[in-house]
Amino acid sequence: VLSAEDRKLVQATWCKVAPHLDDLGGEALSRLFLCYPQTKTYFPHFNLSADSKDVHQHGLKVAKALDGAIKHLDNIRGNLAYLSDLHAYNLRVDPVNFELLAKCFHVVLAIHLGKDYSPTVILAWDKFFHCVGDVLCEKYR
Ligand code: ZNH
Repeated sequence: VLSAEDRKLVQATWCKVAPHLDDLGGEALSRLFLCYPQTKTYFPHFNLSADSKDVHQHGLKVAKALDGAIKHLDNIRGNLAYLSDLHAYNLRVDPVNFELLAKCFHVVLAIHLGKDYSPTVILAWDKFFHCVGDVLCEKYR
């Protein structure tokens, strides 16, 4: 669970990287496909090569979903409910993949935040991604 301090840190650092919102998701996804090629099997209909429009556009959707959740940290569950149905019933994404994507987002945050990517900030983001993963997995049976 995110403490009040964690929430502040996530929101403040997200504000710092927000000017790059268009690119953050795509950067994380490119890393995901490069470092964990098995994740590509969920996107057979996409062009997954570097600089692909598909990756960029899908990255933007993911980043916008995170943006919505970050604006409602007191109600992450309610904010992402529509995605938990989609991922559990339609996409059937294996939950381990949420952790892999979170790792990739951490690297992207580290690159953009530099010195501001401090241990307390890392911990706050770690908690945030766990919450998001929990919500997206909660409909699985
Ligand atoms: Zn996911 C889709 C978000 C993770 C896979 N996604 C999606 C979308 C969104 C998201 C927003 C769109 C929807 C609509 O259209 O409506 N995701 C998300 C988030 C996360 C995720 C936030 C975390 C953080 N996913 C994930 C993973 C995977 C996935 C990990 C695997 C690997 N997704 C997916 C798919 C899809 C999606 C496959 C569909 C795509 C298309 O378009 O086709």
